Amino acid sequence: NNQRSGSRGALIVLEGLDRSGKTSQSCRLLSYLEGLGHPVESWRFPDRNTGVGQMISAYLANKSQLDDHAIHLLFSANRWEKRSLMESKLRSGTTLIVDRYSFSGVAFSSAKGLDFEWCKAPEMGLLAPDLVLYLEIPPEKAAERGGYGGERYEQLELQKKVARSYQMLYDASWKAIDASLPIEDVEKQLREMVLDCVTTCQKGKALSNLWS
Ligand code: FDM
Repeated sequence: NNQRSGSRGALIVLEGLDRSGKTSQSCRLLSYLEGLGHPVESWRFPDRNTGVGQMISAYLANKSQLDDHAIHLLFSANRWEKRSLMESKLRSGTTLIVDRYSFSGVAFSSAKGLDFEWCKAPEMGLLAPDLVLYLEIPPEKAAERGGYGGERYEQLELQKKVARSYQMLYDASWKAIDASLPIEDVEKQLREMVLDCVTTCQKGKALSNLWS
């Protein structure tokens, strides 16, 4: 029992282009860890349920216009408003599987032309993931999968720039998985990486903040 032993949960983030399979894989990881008896929750950003989240949702649906900097800061605020809950969940032993995080924030806004370092600044002090799973897929291939829902950023040219921005964020906490493989193959690789990470956190790996 994780609670009793006082070990913490892992903060695991899935990143990747639209249609790379993040959402399906985070569902699968959730069931997998639940099946093993691990306390686990699946989260996503933007969290569209908050007041800030509703502003973001309207913007993405092209129902409102906002300055690029302003929307960037709203995405960041949407993570800040969840930070303390995130920390208490992790400390009480719950693993969080998070579909998009600060890396999406930086990758998308810098792809639109905002300064890379400026984009990172408001993310400093948010919790650093223990593991970032990058579902890597060529932008053309993701676009071929169809199902771009017509939201603001679902365009091939922008997605290509986002892919380049993601490359600049890559660091030691990242693992790239070839997301063009069949869904079960991707799932198998992710399971192994996630289990490894959960174990490392149980053994007492400290929580830390972005970007350090
Ligand atoms: N997005 C997501 C950002 O531009 N910044 C962010 O900080 C986050 C978390 O919002 F196009 C973009 C990425 C995507 C859009 O994401 C909505 P979902 O996963 O399709 O809901």
